[in-house]
Amino acid sequence: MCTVRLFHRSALVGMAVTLALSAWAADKPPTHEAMQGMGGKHAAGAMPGDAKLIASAMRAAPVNVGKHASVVVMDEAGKMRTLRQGSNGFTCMPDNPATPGPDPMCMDANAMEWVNAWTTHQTPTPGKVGFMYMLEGGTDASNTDPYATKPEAGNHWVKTGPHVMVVGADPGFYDAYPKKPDPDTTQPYVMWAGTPYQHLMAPVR
Ligand SMILES: [Cu+2]
Repeated sequence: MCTVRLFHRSALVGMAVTLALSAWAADKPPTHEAMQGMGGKHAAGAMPGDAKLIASAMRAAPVNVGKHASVVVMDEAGKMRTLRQGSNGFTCMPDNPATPGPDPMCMDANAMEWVNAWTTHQTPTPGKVGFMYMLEGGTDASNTDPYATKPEAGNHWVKTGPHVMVVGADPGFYDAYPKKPDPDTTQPYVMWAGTPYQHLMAPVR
């Protein structure tokens, strides 16, 4: 987990992030895989730079999943803007340029609900198990504080490589995995253990 701290920023910060996104997008050409995905249906109100945001978002998932996923990004008012409507039930978000590493993500509908619950400080709906891809890796995060934004004494900052996540499962599911504050991130482990937002982080490389 990681980038999504972008969701709960103020509108002002949202604007800065959007501007940074545009600047960032300008110097990374889309990959071949991304270009292939651009034949999809684009949302009304497309803006310059959207193609690059879409390409970034798609890199979070396997090519064929990203190709058919919806792509959303936060707009300058702090609201989600749909860049492209998908057809496979997954929603991808581009890298958050405000964080150090690449961290686009693609999630199913249950994971999207879970993320919304997290960013609005609500308890996720029990029984709605969700799945997310972060194949480009995740930005560093606190392994113990769901709302930490930077390393601080005692908040157990971790680095995560390419991984997938299982969110919203029963506590019994997470009990089967390590829940240490300072995990070995090369093995599956539980992030934010003991909070309503505990989830499995499983490396894929
Ligand atoms: Cu993650």
